[in-house]
Amino acid sequence: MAFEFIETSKQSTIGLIELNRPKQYNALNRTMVREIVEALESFDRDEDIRVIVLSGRGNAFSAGADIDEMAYDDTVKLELLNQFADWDRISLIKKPIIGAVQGFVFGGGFELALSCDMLIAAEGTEFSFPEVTLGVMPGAGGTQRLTKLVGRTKALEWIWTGNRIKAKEALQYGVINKIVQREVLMEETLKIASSISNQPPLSIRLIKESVSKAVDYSLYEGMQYERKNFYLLFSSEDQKEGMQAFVEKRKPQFKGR
Ligand code: CO8
Repeated sequence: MAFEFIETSKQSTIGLIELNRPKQYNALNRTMVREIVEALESFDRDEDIRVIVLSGRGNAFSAGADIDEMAYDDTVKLELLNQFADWDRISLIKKPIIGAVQGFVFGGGFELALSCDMLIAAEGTEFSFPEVTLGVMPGAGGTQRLTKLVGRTKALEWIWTGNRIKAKEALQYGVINKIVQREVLMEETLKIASSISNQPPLSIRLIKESVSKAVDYSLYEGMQYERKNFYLLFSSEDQKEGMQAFVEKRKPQFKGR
């Protein structure tokens, strides 16, 4: 698939998506968002791919929505465009998405990062919601996802002030999983991606689904959901293989079936 604003490639069982507008700090225009979503969906359907890694070329993961594109929008145009329908499709991706971020992770770029399942950040990465300084507010899930992650008090502070949050603070609040040196960002992210891709894919998939439900469901509903997924895995070949291999004291060969 040929894209204008992103590049995709495969490395063994890992699908790579790289934002590719480095001169504009990977500012997200609408075509670019559509391309990211299409690439995610394509890897999600691809039987050879087990994990997806999302990164940004150059000195920023992304400085947010393309301000030039939206500066003269009006309410009716936005309603008719319905651009957030594309963002909603990201939550439907079943495979793990790991973000490798560096430099500026701002506005819509921060929201895109928060749509990933895990985040590895280079030293020096800064996170911010500067929308307030433009007279608007986050619109692609920022107020919701950040609040569920860090709680109301910190979310309000970060979104109200538009302050830049350093990687260390983001780590402290559980926004990111790990900080690594810039030079080894991709290498370290691929190591993590590869270790997840060696696990049984159906377990990985249903774990993602169940953990995501914990955000929206009550504890009781979430427990019921988890239980059904636990039962479901007992009809997979990988469950038979995993337990048989344990009994036979050998390494399991998982097929994703
Ligand atoms: N949109 C468009 N162009 C941008 C953006 C952006 N968000 N960010 C940077 N650029 C462009 C600049 O215009 C400049 O282009 P040019 O060279 O043609 O003039 C180039 O990138 C380099 O930028 P700077 O010269 O400003 O570089 P600095 O190193 O001085 O500053 C900053 C870097 C701090 C990142 C600065 O560019 C900046 O503040 N950018 C804007 C950040 C921002 O406000 N982001 C939030 C945007 S609003 C938003 O994300 C709403 C999300 C809601 C929905 C999501 C829909 C996709």
